[in-house]
Amino acid sequence: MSHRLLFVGPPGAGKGTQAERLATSHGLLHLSTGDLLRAEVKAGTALGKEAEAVMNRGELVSDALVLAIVRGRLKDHGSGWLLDGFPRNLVQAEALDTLLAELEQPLDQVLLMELDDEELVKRLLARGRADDNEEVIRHRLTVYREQTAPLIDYYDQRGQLKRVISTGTVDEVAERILLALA
Ligand code: B4P
Repeated sequence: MSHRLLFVGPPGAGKGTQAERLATSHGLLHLSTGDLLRAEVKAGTALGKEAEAVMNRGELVSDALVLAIVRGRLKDHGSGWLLDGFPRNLVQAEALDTLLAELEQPLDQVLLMELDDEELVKRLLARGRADDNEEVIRHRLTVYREQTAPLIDYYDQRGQLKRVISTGTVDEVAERILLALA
């Protein structure tokens, strides 16, 4: 399996759930921009205060802020890394390319997790985070289609994209991911 990975997919597809699991089993550094932003919110930092309102509206936090967070943490890690929820738009993807070229750590593979909207909404309503109410979830799905989905072609054209369907249990999806990345 490749060791420098990124996970893309709509909110609620299970990126965080599966990324954490794969990173643990393969000793990868797991970098979730969502988790990092929520940690800033919880700690009440200036950055967290700026991010909180944006996240609760279901919008994307500013590229500059997210890039500062990733740049500080993405370093060479013996067994590799897994980016979860980043990049979220083409500006972030291009910035990531530049950063990885500087670090001489090329990306190996991109995993797209797909699930239909009604199942996504159901899972997120059950999760019940501050940004998981139906109106905000539907807005996040629109933001995903407009800003994040163009990454699918971006990575597919480079021959780096693998796809899995996220239906079924966490174990079933994990199994599919291992096969897709093998
Ligand atoms: P994220 O934290 O990235 O979260 P997400 O996309 O909503 O969810 P994910 O796909 O990880 O789903 P999960 O495993 O939790 O983003 C939140 C916000 O942060 C964004 O809206 C944005 O504002 C901001 N943000 C983050 N990164 C950014 C960036 N790069 N730029 C700008 N802004 C950024 O799974 C969802 C639920 O489903 C869970 O409850 C889980 O237990 C359940 N589940 C998982 N797999 C399941 C299965 N197989 N069956 C049933 N339930 C399942």
